[in-house]
Amino acid sequence: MKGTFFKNQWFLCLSVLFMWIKTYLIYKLGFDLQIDSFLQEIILLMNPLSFILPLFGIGLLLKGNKQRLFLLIANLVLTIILISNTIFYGFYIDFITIPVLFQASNMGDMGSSVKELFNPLFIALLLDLAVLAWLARTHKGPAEKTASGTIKKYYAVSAGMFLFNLALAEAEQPKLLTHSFDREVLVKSIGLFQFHVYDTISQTVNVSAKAFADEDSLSTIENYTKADYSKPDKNKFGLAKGRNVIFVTLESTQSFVLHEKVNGKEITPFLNNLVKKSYNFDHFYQQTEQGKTSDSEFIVGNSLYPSLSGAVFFTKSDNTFQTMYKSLKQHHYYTSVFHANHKRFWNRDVMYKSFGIDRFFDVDEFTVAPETSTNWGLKDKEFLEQSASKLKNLPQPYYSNFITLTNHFPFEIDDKDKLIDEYDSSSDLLNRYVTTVRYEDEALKHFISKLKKEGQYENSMIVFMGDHYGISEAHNKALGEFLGKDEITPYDTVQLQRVPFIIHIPGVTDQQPETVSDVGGQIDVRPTLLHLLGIETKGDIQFGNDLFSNDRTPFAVLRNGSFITNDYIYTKNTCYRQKTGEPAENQNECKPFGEKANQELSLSDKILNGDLLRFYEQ
Ligand code: GP9
Ligand code: MN
Repeated sequence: MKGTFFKNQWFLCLSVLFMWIKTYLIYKLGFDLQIDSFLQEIILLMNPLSFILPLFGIGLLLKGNKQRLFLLIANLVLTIILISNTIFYGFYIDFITIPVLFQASNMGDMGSSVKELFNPLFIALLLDLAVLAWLARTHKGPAEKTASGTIKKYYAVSAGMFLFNLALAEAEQPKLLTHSFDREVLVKSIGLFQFHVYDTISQTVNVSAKAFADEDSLSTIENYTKADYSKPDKNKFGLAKGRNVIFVTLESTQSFVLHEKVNGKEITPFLNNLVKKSYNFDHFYQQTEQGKTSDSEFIVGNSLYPSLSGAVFFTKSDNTFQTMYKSLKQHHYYTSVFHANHKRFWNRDVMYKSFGIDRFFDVDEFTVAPETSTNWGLKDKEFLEQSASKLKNLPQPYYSNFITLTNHFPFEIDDKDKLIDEYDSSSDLLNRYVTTVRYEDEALKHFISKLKKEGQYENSMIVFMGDHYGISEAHNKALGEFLGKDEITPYDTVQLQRVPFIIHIPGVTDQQPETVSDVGGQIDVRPTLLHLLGIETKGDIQFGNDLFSNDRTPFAVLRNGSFITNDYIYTKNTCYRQKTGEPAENQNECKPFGEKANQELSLSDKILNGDLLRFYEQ
């Protein structure tokens, strides 16, 4: 029987075999998956089969050329999925999700580096298709329908394969499907194609969550956030009461460049000096995901976690939000955003309205000339200068967010704007990055003197925050060279998610600067700033805590489920000691925080997917 099956269905078997090999090849050569054990390697090797077998098995229901055609098309479609993921991965070190496909602007960056992303492997991936097509032309498909008994047996084997794969994966990583926020872990365990099915199902479930949500859904969440609230420090509460807030979002700026030099010259001389006169948070983590800058805006404004896939700015634009801007308004603040890009880009015009932001100064409000522009448009120096002169006309007190752009991928600026040498490493991107960060730093210095001239400095609270990483894991080798490390471990990757967060209150922090080394993240910005302004956040639904509060647990969760405390870093299934980077002897030490991390991410997702804030009265 077995013999006849292979003899009759040799084309199907060959198609399965080729697809299996190709998928495994891409796993090994197209992605950089961290494999820690032999069992993980076995799971990785076997998991393509639990998808390919049932899919290609449909061919058993077809006769003759129809079967051949079906198998060729299925092979082609899966190959396209493999190639697209490899290209996307090469750029974002991530896998494609459904919302990202509908977010064309997110892919904008990739265009400029398509050449770099082409992989000769892609040609090899198409070779089997040519062979199979030739075989299909020269050998006709089975003339008879396959016996139903054979089909049943085939599917019994496929189902067995699927369950075996799932059981092994769950054994390796308990609660895999319900609590995995890390796409790499999912792909490694259940497989790439299965991940796409999983993603499609979870997107559908998310959409239906809104229809079934009611007021009661919010009460468990309110109980959690109320219990988690931390009281402000009496000495800090209201310290900047009534002041204007100037919040500067630093594009792609990571902390690893602070206090570093290239050929004897500091990369961020202005910021290095400013931290000595400010509240400086040196263990502050970015928590964005696929929505990049827009995610950072979302986190700061809402103190909620962003979506695991796609950008909230696109996927949840119909939701009701109870933002920091709305609280500020109740305290007579006028809120605005300055950003020299088109207002519709990233759906900002729609989102800002629903956030309750009073005014959006988009690119049309600025004078932009070729000599003052670079890749992404108006250079930061001109952008900040023109913005500063608009401030005096705003109603006071104001809260304004300035989103910089020059330090954006691909990190290119005119030679005359290069104030330091490029770095010398194996990555051109990192080499250029230090020069654009240096430029940005100069633009900030210029901004502060302009604010002083415009009379907008003394009575303000000035905040600088990095939005997300600029140098991805694709450049780990060069990052290792920069940091003087042989290799970048998953622990280092988490540490690299630190971004600057600096609060400068003229007349206050220059007298008594402070460095806060407790762990925190973007989610904590909202309560921290509001409390400094003397605005209580006790009743707010928020997952962040005031970074100055004495009863706060130092803690930050990244959107992929990795988390950091003052003592530990948990990532990629390993609990590390925060101070040394060594794995903890007792891996269970991270556990209690892991539960908190999962709970926060899940509750925050519930709010977004169920649009629960429409039931909340502020
Ligand atoms: C562009 C700004 C930067 O308007 O959002 O883009 P991002 O950093 O999100 O790619
Ligand atoms: Mn950005």
